[in-house]
Amino acid sequence: MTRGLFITFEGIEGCGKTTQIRLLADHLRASGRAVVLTREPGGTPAAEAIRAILLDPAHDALSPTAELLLYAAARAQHVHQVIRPAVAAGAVVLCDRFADSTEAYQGGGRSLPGNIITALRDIATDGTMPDCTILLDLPAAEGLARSRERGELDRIEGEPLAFHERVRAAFLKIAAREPERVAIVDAAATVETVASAVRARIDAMLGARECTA
Ligand code: Z5A
Repeated sequence: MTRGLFITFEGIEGCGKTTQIRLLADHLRASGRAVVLTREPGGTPAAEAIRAILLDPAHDALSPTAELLLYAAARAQHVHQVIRPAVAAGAVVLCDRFADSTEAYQGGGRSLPGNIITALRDIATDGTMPDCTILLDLPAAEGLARSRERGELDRIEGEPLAFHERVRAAFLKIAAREPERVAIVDAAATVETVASAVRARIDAMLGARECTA
């Protein structure tokens, strides 16, 4: 069986990941592909339980290290139970956030040491990394404004603007370091313009794979 594909969506909060990942899933399903749509933290019952702890504003005493370990635990379960089996079965796995979010939020936002973040990433993913990542880039103030419009902020959304600016800068640094994997898409454009840029990137990638298969 041909191996599937692992595609992640990343960016600051409110950048439009949820909107775009659904549109891409519809597009890929319409062309007959098996698609698994999932998210982090979450994607399995145990990882969704960890998500509830991580996002609950009542847990404002959670230390940066405890937060990092919880994201890693949720990821390890998600990779083991959902991502790796689905890719092995030939599906296109679309995941809303993955390890780049840890580097951006816990590394860039919380200033935890890069060597610890990399070591935990390697343990949690056990080598399963995305084939392609769409980075929806948006000024932090704009993303926060979109989230505020929607209502209550969760524990991480409630961080100050400077935190979210550091997160955005960290995402852009990852994209500059790994331009082959990470495609930056301007998320300030209309939903349809962003969707068409995302489709173009993914269709080109799938087409290239089919030519070489
Ligand atoms: N986190 C972490 O710290 N470390 C990690 O390792 C991982 C995660 C994996 C997950 O929260 C939190 O966990 C996240 C990072 C942290 N916290 N923050 N901040 P989440 O999954 O609940 O939240 P999120 O990932 O930030 O997503 P979101 O806030 O729901 O936003 P989104 O999915 O990117 O955007 P959206 O829901 O598609 O759109 C937001 C709004 O903007 C909505 O009203 C849309 O209608 C609107 N929208 C979307 N596109 C457009 C365009 N193009 N123009 C105008 N308006 C638009």
